[in-house]
Amino acid sequence: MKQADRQKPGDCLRLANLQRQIRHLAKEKEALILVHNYQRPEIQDVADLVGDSLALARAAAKAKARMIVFCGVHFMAETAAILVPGRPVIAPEPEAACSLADMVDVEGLLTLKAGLPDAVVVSYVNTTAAVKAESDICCTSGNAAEVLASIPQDKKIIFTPDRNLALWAARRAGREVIVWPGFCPTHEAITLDDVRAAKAAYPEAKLVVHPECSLEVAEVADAVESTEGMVRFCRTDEAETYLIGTEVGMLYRLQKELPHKRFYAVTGHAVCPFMKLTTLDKVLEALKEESPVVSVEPEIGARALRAVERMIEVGK
Ligand code: CIZ
Repeated sequence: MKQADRQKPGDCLRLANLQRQIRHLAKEKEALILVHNYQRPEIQDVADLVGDSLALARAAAKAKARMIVFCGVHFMAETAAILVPGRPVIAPEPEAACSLADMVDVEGLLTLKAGLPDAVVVSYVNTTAAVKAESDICCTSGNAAEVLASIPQDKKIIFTPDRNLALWAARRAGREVIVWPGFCPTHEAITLDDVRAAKAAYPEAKLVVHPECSLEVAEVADAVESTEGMVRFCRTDEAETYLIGTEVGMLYRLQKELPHKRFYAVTGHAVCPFMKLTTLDKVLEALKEESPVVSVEPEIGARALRAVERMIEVGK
């Protein structure tokens, strides 16, 4: 560990103080704090719920809170806003984009659809509201194969935007898909060489990777799971040590929920720069100001809602 990475006692006190203020204000303002698995540990610790985008979307849909504070990246907060129109969804960090979501645009999708008018469009939840509005059903990495299996056999399927998830889910569901060539730079940066080096360092460990990793990495894994799937798999599996191939924020959740097991990142380079933009200072500020509120144009929101509601229904 580099000297600069070590937290000083003063930092811990400052973070603890911020966390106390955030929880106090969240209660006072009847705010529900939803936090994605890839967020910084100190943000995960102030959450009402830590989860993947499917769990968080389901929680947003059921929420009775006056407002939702969403700590993740923009498309996730937008999904929550689509599900709870009329109630503010606050995203503390407006710059938290998603490189994968930005790889599919409405014009390109409409052009592809025009050539395949009967195809069903399945879009990963990592897409903008505008792309969701042009999709028939959304999926997450947790239910992508089930979503594909739910589509009538005689239908062609367009899958956007993640090519790795598309091919992996298609294989699991026994379906063919027309693949949009997008990818998550953080997951594609996890290479076979990283896997070999990690296995050499921890030969007893099982390898658990995310389906956004390249297929060659997924093929050598003991399990290919969404982030929630990783928690379930490692909880019931008999091994004690795991190599985890996803964004490194996931290791905190795994270690916290399963303290009797050991988790190591396949590579410490798998860091999503956007997920790490949200800080406790920004969460506190956002709660105080009740801003920035995520807005979705109502006509787009209504069309995107159909695709998101179908996603939430599959695998319930
Ligand atoms: O669906 C999500 O939340 C993402 C982006 C990954 C995962 O598997 O949780």
